[in-house]
Amino acid sequence: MGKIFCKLWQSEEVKILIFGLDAAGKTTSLYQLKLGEVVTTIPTIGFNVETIDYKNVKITAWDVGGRDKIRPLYRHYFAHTDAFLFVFDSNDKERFAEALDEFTRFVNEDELRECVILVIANKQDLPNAMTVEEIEAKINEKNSIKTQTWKVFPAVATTGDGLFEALDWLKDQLALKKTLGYFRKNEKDTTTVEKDQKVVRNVRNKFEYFRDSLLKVKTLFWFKSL
Ligand SMILES: Nc1nc2c(ncn2[C@@H]2O[C@H](COP(=O)(O)OP(=O)(O)O)[C@@H](O)[C@H]2O)c(=O)[nH]1
Ligand SMILES: [Mg+2]
Repeated sequence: MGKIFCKLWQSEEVKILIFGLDAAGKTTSLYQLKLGEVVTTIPTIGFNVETIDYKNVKITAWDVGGRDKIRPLYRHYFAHTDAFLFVFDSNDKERFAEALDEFTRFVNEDELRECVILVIANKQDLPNAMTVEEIEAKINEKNSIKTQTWKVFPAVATTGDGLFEALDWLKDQLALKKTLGYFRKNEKDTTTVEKDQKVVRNVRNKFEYFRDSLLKVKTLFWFKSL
């Protein structure tokens, strides 16, 4: 699966966050990606953070829910995030509402408003798992996603099923986002070029005015000398 990230974004940094309630399948997914060593750290603020640095892709995952007190503390991880994954345990109907609340809060975080959102409907192998359509409908009911591109993918993290397709979609969306950003940047350059042209035009006009004035004076002298 590492191949997905191999060819892409070779020069630019990509930052991806992974959220989900505990036991949703985040750690299992991270190991399935086989991108490299998963480093677990417990920052002084006291929650479990797992990170993978794979080439220029930086992935950080942690458990959410029931920890309102630390939320402001992990906000500092949000800056410059390109995408976030939210892993749902599709089989855990009891805690689904809590997971959905958490998801909605991340969707509405200012720093995450430009992110691509990949929703993983995990544990599809379990008999009572909610389907992708059901999860999509519940997200739509809340009507919380206004600015971001998002999609729900079915997955079984223990076998890796579905993760590849999900990340392939994410890769395409991120490439699209970067391309659009590039064009936006170019638009800005065009404006700058236009500004430059205006300056050049002004200078040329002044020069021509000066040259014409000189010509007039010269002509005047010439007439005088007659
Ligand atoms: N049946 C099933 N179990 C899973 C799946 N993904 C994860 N698990 C199990 O769920 C438990 C919690 O997974 P983990 O990755 O530690 O969750 P995390 O707290 O989100 O990091 C573990 O026992 C996993 O083996 C899945 O797709 N299907
Ligand atoms: Mg974990």
